[in-house]
Amino acid sequence: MRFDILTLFPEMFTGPLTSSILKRARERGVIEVNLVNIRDYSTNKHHTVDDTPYGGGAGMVMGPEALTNAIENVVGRYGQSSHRVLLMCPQGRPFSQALAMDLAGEKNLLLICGHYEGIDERVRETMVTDEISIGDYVLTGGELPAAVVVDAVARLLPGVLGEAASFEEESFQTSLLEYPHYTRPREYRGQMVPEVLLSGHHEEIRKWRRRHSLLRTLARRPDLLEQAELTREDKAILREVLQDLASLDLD
Ligand code: 4FV
Repeated sequence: MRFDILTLFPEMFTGPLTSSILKRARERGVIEVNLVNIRDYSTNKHHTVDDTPYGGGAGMVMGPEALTNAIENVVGRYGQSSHRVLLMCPQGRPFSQALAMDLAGEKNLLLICGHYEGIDERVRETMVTDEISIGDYVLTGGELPAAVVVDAVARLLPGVLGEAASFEEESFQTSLLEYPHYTRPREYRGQMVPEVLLSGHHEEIRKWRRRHSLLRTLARRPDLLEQAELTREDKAILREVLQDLASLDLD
């Protein structure tokens, strides 16, 4: 998969995209990342890319010219429908594992990193295919959100995570939160690893993990339970838990 990232600060990607799993994926050619500096496509003598907002108000707006030139330069090389053009912005669709899996099916993604108060609306209307938000808060720029999307999408691609990696049980893949993890030592500062995990009894371990995913999701993200595909066993576990809760003497 190819990621074309349009930004005013390509140096902000040095860390996230040149270490660990993403570095190896680039070295293996599983993913390609092309950082495009929008300022290189500014045609005015001062190479500015922003201007004051029509209608007044604080802050600046990223203008249409340099941004459109940059987008057309990338897409132009691959044909109009070659890329999903993603604008990272607070007004976008909440980013999720489901959206990451959808994007992982694409060949090319073009990510626009906004800055200032935002980008000129005419670019959003004519060039952008998807607006994505990583959360209901305002950042200084779209670079960190773009790095989040590249990370979440790239790790879903075959050959990026080690062979051993399994997505089946991870958070949100099953719409449940992941169960607790333990590793050596068996005892740490007086805290023991749950016996069942040392038992080698795979069915008991599977049930323990499912139970803890359900309990954790019930306690922390009950909203996820509504969209989870619950098995008969899951429902029995939840009924039991809710009965225990209901029988608590709360007077
Ligand atoms: C953002 C978010 C975000 C808004 C103004 C960049 C900033 C500046 N992007 N999810 N939350 N963007 O805050 O994606 O242009």
